[in-house]
Amino acid sequence: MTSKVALITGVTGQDGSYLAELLLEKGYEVHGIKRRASSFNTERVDHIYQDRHETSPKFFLHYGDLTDTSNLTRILKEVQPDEVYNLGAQSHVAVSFEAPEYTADVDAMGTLRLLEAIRFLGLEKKTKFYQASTSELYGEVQEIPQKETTPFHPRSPYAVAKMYAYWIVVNYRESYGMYACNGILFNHESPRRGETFVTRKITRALANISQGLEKCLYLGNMDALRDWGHAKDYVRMQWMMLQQEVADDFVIATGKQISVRDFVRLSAKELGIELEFTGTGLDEVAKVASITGDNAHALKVGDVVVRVDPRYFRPAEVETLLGDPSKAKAILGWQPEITVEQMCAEMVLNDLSKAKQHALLKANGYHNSVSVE
Ligand code: NDP
Ligand code: GDR
Repeated sequence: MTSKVALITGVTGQDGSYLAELLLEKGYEVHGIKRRASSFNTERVDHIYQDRHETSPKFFLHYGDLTDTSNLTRILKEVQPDEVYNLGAQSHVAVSFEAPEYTADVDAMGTLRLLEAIRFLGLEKKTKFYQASTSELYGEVQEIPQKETTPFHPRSPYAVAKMYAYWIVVNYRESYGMYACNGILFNHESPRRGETFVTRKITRALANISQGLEKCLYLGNMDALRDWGHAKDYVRMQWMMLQQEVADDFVIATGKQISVRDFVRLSAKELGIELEFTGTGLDEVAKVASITGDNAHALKVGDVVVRVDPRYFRPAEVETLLGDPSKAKAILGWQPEITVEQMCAEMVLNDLSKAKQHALLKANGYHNSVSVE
């Protein structure tokens, strides 16, 4: 039997890398689109790279960009995918306020370009389409918890662009009978999470601080509440959504939420550090209240390790997100397997081992050759 063929945009990102692994395990031929960059950007998929000169490689990378229609059309024509996973995006909410037009071009128009290319090539009855939609669509929330029927109120250029993408997917499904669906995914993280998203920023900085590589972690709104799951659980769900008889849209979430502040607490606890938060607003700080074990040898009780920096506040904030994944559970039988505590522990452990290695190199005079990222 010939294997199914999948095309993943954003394959070099967090989700793209986990999804590529999953599909390869399932026997797919996997094609991914990577952007041209002046330095290597394939770190997350390097471990699954296959030499094209091998007799039957299953993993292929193509240079491309969601802003380039002819490039996308050419790749789709060559690959003839059974399934397209559109994960590529300018995915940082805060950055979207800095680069709103680019964000719209990639996240909104990029989705339209792919759908149009599928139609133009006559693939609309063959190719199933998954769109990486987001809980950011709910923004200023109208209902708690949020489900598929909750009205949208996007609060950033990113969310507004993703809202266009959401509706164009629904529209192409209704207009042309395409198998196209939206996964409305709530925040999901992992050791592969980009370093500037808040969870990874926290686990990485606290690990560095514990080893004496950094002094203090600066954060914005610590009151924000998020429903955090693990990327591995969520990419499994992306695949499941394309294996149904009928295309539909699903909320993917854990149904539990914690604050950014509590994620800081949780991460510190994994390092054996108990934190005490004092002060309010811009004057809030977190001090070391106690230390157990030897994973935080660079710290002493009373050290201030977290401060607030107004630079990290957003022009409009999404204060609270909590998803109701009942529909996904009932129809697809999906269940998240990894808790936020387990995920946080995995992330801290990963960043701690990097920090220890970095500290060792630094202690032995190799620090100039190590990038602190
Ligand atoms: P990442 O930021 O880790 O990955 C984004 C990917 O998109 C990277 O491979 C990036 O390439 C690529 N990309 C960026 N711009 C372009 C472009 N112009 N053309 C082609 N590719 C581009 O995101 P995640 O893996 O976390 O998220 C995957 C998708 O899911 C995104 O669309 C995101 O918006 C959405 N989402 C994510 C959630 C989350 O919590 N993680 C929740 C809900 C939705 P490069 O590596 O070169 O930068
Ligand atoms: P989010 O994720 O905006 O929800 O988008 P992020 O981790 O960036 O922020 C979560 C919350 O933490 C607050 N915050 C900070 N955020 C960052 N990045 N840096 C800080 O220093 C900081 N301090 C506090 C934020 O204000 C926010 O409330 C993610 C992305 O993956 C999107 O692509 C995806 O669509 C949504 O999740 C669901």
